[in-house]
Amino acid sequence: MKKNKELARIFDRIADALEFKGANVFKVVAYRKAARVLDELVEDIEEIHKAGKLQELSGIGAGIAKKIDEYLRTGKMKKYEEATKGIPVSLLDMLDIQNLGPKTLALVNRKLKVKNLSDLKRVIEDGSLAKLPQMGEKKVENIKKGIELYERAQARLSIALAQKIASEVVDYLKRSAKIEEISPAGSLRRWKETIGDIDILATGRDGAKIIKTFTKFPGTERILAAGDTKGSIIVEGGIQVDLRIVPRKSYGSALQYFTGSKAHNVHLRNIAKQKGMKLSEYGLFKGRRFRAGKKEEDIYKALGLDYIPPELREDRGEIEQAQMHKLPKLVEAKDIKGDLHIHSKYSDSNATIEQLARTAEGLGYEYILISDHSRSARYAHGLELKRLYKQWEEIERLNRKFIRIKILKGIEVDILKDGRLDFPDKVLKELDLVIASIHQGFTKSVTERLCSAMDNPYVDIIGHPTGRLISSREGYQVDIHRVIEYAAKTKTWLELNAYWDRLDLNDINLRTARELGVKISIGTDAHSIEGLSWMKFGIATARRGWLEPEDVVNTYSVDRLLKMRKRLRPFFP
Ligand code: DGT
Ligand code: CA
Ligand code: CA
Ligand code: ZN
Repeated sequence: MKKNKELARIFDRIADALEFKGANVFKVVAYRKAARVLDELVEDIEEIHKAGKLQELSGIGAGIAKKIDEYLRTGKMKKYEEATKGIPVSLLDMLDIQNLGPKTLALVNRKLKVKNLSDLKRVIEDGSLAKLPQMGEKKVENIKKGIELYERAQARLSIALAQKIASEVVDYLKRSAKIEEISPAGSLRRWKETIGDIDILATGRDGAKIIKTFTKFPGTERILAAGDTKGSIIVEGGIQVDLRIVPRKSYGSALQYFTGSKAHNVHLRNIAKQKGMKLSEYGLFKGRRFRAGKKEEDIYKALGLDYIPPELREDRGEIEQAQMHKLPKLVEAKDIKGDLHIHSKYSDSNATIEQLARTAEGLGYEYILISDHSRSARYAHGLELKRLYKQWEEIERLNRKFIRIKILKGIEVDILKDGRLDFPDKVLKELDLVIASIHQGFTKSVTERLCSAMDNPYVDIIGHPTGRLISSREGYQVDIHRVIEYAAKTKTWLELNAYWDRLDLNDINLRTARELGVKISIGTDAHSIEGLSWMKFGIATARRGWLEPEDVVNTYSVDRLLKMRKRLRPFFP
């Protein structure tokens, strides 16, 4: 699978370089798409290559297939070398900075000899950037904001990547070392949206030997520490992984301690103190007597609390609720009956509706919502009416074929810059469910446009309501609190977009929504078969937002879901 990632990276780099040079948008899009296909591909590209089936991959045209073949045979790709010639890598990395487009980057490179981030910061500080033609204070200010966000994101890693690395380390240790119990801890176990470092906890007889094995993890780039009970390594990408070996009788208390958060732990320790006890990673003690520690549950119980799921441990009131036995009964994976945001090959995905339905059936779902982009989303091959109608025919045909799963007709309709929707009501009313999203005009009266979309009886869901990308984009200029209130008023559902770089709404907003009685719709926004598996990030974020099954419309049967639509429950005066 190593070659999949290498190739994805190479195609992304080609796209970056072409953008930098100001190439035709469509060329750039083709390379980006190839990168995404490879990145999300479940099979090994080398196997596919060997079988001579490169061209059968959807999203991979003849030209790209030829380049993949060249790379797998020779270890080189001429196009890559040609495209990136004369452009330093440090320069291309900077394309991830929000508000700094390829044109501006090329300009500062040419005029001010900027080659990397520290050069760029320098020309901002000394004022020479603002003096360039077409720049000005305002633009520079925006680039500065972009840099801040970029640096913050670089310092933390996405939950998806952290989870992948952690499970590789855990699998490796289970295979190669004598481990009794093992679990991730820290922010990863709490499913925070970004992770500072990866913490893993284990028990086993020979700590030193386990740690030694740990430092030989194939992805290790550097060993920071290797003792009898603690080891620390840096893996690819500069990511730190800590492993702690703890005594069996303290496994629960250590897991509790190292899961955190720090604020939750401090609060919990105070409660122990009030009860005349002492809580540490070694256990809960009364005087010198060991009261609890083998199991995490025992500790909460001994302190008079209900068990608090890791996702809630942020000291946001969960301890008080646990004392009063009033914690929410959080939504779980088994409650989820369907995925409510999926793209198909009709717009910019590489999966057919049939493949999606079959996979979703395997996941045990009762329904899926096919929600491709509408016509104005040109970059994403948005659907003209004619193709939308064709899609309906296909869905109807497939619904006769699939018995266990219902394919719902949907759309992710664009909310245009002027606030109108991309399709008229007479089209929207024919759809089972409608998602309305903003993909353009991020600073143009966003709150008002979202509210006016919610006034439409056929708009069931507002997609990714804040528009943020965790790694790279702050999101719309929007008063999200007003949007949530208006959703409550109009009985519109708000989306929890489960794509790991969105997680939008976030935990805090979800909790506000729940308090105001707004229903949440979880959708993976999958652009591939693989993308359907992102539901887990949605569920975890829902749990971090204190959501119960009733709060999440995906837990309803298809009949109830459709009966709950606001078009059938009029609020309009
Ligand atoms: P991260 O890595 O920044 O995403 O966040 P965490 O929560 O994983 O933090 P980390 O890796 O520094 O420490 C793991 C856990 O260990 C943390 O959640 C709680 C616990 N911990 C670490 N330092 C302290 C401390 O000084 N006091 C207490 N009570 N707990 C601590
Ligand atoms: Ca951590
Ligand atoms: Ca740590
Ligand atoms: Zn969207």
